[in-house]
Amino acid sequence: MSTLLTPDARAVLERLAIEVPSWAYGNSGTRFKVFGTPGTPRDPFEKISDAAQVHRHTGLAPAVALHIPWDLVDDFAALKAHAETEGVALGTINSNTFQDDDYKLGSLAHADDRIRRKAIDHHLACIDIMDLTGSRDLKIWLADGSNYPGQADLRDRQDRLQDSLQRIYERLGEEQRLVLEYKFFEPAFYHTDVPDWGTSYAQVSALGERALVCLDTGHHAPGTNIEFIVMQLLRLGKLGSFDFNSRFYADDDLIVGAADPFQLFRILVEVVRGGGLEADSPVAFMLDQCHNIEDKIPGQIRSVLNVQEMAARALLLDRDALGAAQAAGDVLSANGVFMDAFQTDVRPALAEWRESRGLPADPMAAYASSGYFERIAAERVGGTQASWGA
Ligand code: AOS
Ligand code: ZN
Ligand code: ZN
Repeated sequence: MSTLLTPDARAVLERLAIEVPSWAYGNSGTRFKVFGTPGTPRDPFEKISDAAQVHRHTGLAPAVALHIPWDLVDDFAALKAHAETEGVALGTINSNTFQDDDYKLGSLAHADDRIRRKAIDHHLACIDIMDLTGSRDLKIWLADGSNYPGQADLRDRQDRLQDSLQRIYERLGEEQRLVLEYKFFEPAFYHTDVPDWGTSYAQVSALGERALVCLDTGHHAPGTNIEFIVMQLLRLGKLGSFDFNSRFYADDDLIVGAADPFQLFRILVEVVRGGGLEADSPVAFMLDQCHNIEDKIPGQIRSVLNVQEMAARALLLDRDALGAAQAAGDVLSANGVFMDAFQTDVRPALAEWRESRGLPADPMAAYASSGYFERIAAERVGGTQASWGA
């Protein structure tokens, strides 16, 4: 047995859980074309079954995030029971205030009380669903913003947003939380009402303890030091969740760790440093990705494995040697210790460890040979295939 992973590191890896998004299993694309794939789910039940394959082969993805209304069903108790039969749980509920004509000029920050009320009510309905699904987190991402200077009163919009969030927060149960996601632009191109971690932090701090920040790794300007934000939010006790993905240009929603593995490593080093992988950590790890041209289930398997791999490397970091080099002001030694952990190939050790836990050494190969894809491609003929947004 490889000794690369210490007993402490194994204990942390044992509890690493990454929630997968239901929308990753539907067809998605850019605004130019959505390419269909055989076997695409036709309803939320089939999305859950697909998501369960990721957990089955990796042991890493025990919960599935839902999006309302894309995953609206008549009977959420039945959906929950279906998830349990498949060996997973229903996770975070994502609200949607970006696909209704009423929300052209905003939702929770809208100047028109009728529309703002409608957006608040949608979130209250999402909390009703959370009561049925047993979900802990309500995740809010807002498309609210403006396209032209002068179009909106920026300050009034912050005040209205706070009022709306208060009303939503008041409805949460004792065990439930609200996480507010920020994004620097898109679909609004001049200003966004929650553009950065500071605004999200200010908004959730005014709500209370069970309101936290959601950090989507694809929602920052190029060059942003994301691990610094991770450190700061952990330091402030306000990092609620991650939406993991990777990006080359804007909000690309590509496979986490694909564009910049070193950045993912640096983020996970700060997560470990800040206690984000401790047993009592409040941090939820989620994927927020789309698979436009690659196969979806293996795309998700690769994603959770990438997070596991970088977490393992982050756990290898020799903190004592690093601390000594930092204290001595030895710049190159400190950087060398850091890079040693990043450059270590943990894949053989992880494969061995997986097998010791009754999981396939190679989850990608195990899925490919399971026959699942061939079965859904044959069975799911007819009906409307789910797509990102429906
Ligand atoms: C949008 O850019 C955000 O990343 C949200 O997390 C969004 O709710 C998610 O992509 C599903 O639509
Ligand atoms: Zn996101
Ligand atoms: Zn996004």
